[in-house]
Amino acid sequence: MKQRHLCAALSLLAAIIVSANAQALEPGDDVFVVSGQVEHPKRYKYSDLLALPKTQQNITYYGGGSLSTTAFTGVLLWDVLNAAGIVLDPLIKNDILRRVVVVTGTDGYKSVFTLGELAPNFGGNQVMVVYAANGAPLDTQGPTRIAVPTDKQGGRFVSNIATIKVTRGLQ
Ligand SMILES: Nc1nc2c(c(=O)[nH]1)N[C@H]1C(S)=C(S)[C@@H](COP(=O)(O)O)O[C@H]1N2
Ligand SMILES: [Mo]
Repeated sequence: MKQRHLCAALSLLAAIIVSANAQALEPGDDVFVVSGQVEHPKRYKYSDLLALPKTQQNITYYGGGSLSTTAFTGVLLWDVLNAAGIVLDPLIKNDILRRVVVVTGTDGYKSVFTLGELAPNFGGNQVMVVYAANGAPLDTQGPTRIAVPTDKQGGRFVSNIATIKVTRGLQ
């Protein structure tokens, strides 16, 4: 009898934990659209992100006035753009240094990044497209968000990414 009560209590606890956790992403789930000056503009699925090298970084940043450290898991924004095939004009010297990436959230919130800051042979900033935080899928910030290891504040950590667009930037 006692054991049965313990069992019921444990299953209830398990149910509470599962419902409190964010929905796990399935490989076939849509995540965001990559568009603009790329060879292969397309709607990305979670499986497309899983096909890229996995990165993990502990990032400390101010969000909403408080400092916190989060273990982020995802891929490099550079790898996403590289896989999409950045279109550059070979006739323009260092055309990559003119290019701007616009990341937009489902709420219309935006932040830009320059390809110069992301490119491994220039800034090499390991800006991430994140799909998990502290070992769990993102909940209200998901399915994916940006995380910038060098930033002091979370302003560029665009959550709920809807689109990632490579623009010509300077002409
Ligand atoms: N889509 C979207 N992303 C966003 C914002 C927003 O309003 N919309 N706010 C930003 C700001 S100002 C901060 S400080 C961080 C906060 O992230 P956190 O909730 O993980 O601390 O998210 C950023 N990302
Ligand atoms: Mo913020």
